[in-house]
Amino acid sequence: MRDLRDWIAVLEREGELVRVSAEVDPDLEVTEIVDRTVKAGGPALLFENPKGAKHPLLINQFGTERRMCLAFGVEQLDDVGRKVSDVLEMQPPQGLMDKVRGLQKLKSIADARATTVRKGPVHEVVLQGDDVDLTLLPIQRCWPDDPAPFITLPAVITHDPRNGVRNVGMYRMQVIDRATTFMHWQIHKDGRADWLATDGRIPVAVALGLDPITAYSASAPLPHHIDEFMMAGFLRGAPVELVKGITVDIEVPAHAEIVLEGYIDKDELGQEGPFGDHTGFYTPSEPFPVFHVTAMTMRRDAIYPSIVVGKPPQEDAWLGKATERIFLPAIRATVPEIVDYDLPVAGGFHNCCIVSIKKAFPGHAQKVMHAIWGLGMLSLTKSIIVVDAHVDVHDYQQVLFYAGANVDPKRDVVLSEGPLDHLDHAPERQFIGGKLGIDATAKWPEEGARPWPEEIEMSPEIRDLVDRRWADYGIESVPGAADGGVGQTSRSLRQLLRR
Ligand SMILES: Cc1cc2nc3c(=O)[nH]c(=O)nc-3n(C[C@H](O)[C@H](O)[C@H](O)COP(=O)(O)O)c2cc1C
Ligand SMILES: [Mn+2]
Repeated sequence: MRDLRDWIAVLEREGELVRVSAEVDPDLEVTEIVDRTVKAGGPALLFENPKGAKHPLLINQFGTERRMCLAFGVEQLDDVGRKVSDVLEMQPPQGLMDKVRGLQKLKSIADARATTVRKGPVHEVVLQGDDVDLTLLPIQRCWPDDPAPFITLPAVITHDPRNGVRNVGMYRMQVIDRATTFMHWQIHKDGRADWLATDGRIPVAVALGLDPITAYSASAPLPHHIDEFMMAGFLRGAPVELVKGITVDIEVPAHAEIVLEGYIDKDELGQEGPFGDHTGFYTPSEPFPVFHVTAMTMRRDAIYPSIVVGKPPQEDAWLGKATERIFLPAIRATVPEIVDYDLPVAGGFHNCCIVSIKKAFPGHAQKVMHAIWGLGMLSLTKSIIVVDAHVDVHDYQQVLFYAGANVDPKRDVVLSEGPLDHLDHAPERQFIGGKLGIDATAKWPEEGARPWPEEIEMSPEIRDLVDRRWADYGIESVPGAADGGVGQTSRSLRQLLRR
């Protein structure tokens, strides 16, 4: 898919999009509609007549696992992770077929780097100077205590002034007036680091309305020196096409619906927020830099993309789940004893990480906790539960079972301290606070355990027998008979969270 329009066509063809022609107010009303739609697993919504604006508003494009899979062109999100691991784990080829397969993988890397094209539809309409007018766009005020509308699904492009490396990040932008917004890049983020590294003024471009993979890539927590558009090109299997900006020395996606070009001064700050955030709380007002828009360029009839965050689950749950799946191979490349992990949506992704490991030595769970607390953005994780390899980390019922049964809180709980998410309101001080690790693996004698009991399992013969004979018993619709009746809640919850 080259652009948002291709994606909307896919959504429409798949019965995943509803066009809303009624006039709807981007001030709060859209949020309430989307909140209900997301929680019901409903479709993407294209509001064709947002009140007071000239452009339609697309929302809930990422709101279900099915749509996320459609976006990536896969059956399940783990397939995207597999594509990454294929390249990460490349070995010298043996034999001709292996070489051919290797070349295909190399080609996917060769196609990853963004290319520059001379012209793009994003420049069909160009507004500069006094013509710049953000009020043309149906920018949402999401929650009642938000002081202003916020651009919520931007791809913010900057370059590191020291080495020119591009960064693309998704940072919300509170509208100040027709041509200025705040830029909410938080303390741990790459865009902020680029800004802090400038002497005076950093050029910035913001792309709105992209193909879904490129849009997703802005939210991906890559190391600072890795260009998110390159990752998008790799995952798309086709490079992102860029054109030169008109008033900034930044290349912008040629097929974006809308691009805002401008600059941010090092020393111009204002009070941003409060904002009803993905934590489920209003994050308080804080100083953030001011973005001045020098040009607003658009396609004809540009479509404005938006997202609402709030008490989970919201649409962003699926952007987070995509990251969880896509980054598993990279995490395993550094910490290979990790089998799988799960960042519960209800935990806002930073609050909780469940991880399963192939335990090979005493203290192994603690080693993995500290590895996670030292790994990229996962370092902000507040609590970690470590389970053995056979436990399904996505089955919270199972996880709670082991977190209860296998844990002596005096021996198996690690309390540590470290950096926390910018938005975490619980610690005494902002940015830093306590960490909790729970070792829910089976304990070894070296770890101070008495002989560990065997877990109860029915023998395979009897299971097969009962499977075969089930009809004979005349017990027809026992809810959850397949798993002995337990796990009903967790199954429907998993379905809610996964589908
Ligand atoms: C919908 C959505 C909104 C987000 N808003 C912000 C934000 O306002 N500020 C921020 O620093 N990160 C925000 N994030 C998280 C960043 O996009 C994410 O950490 C990303 O990795 C940042 O890019 P970077 O690693 O290049 O800094 C948001 C993520 C999503 C999915
Ligand atoms: Mn980055």
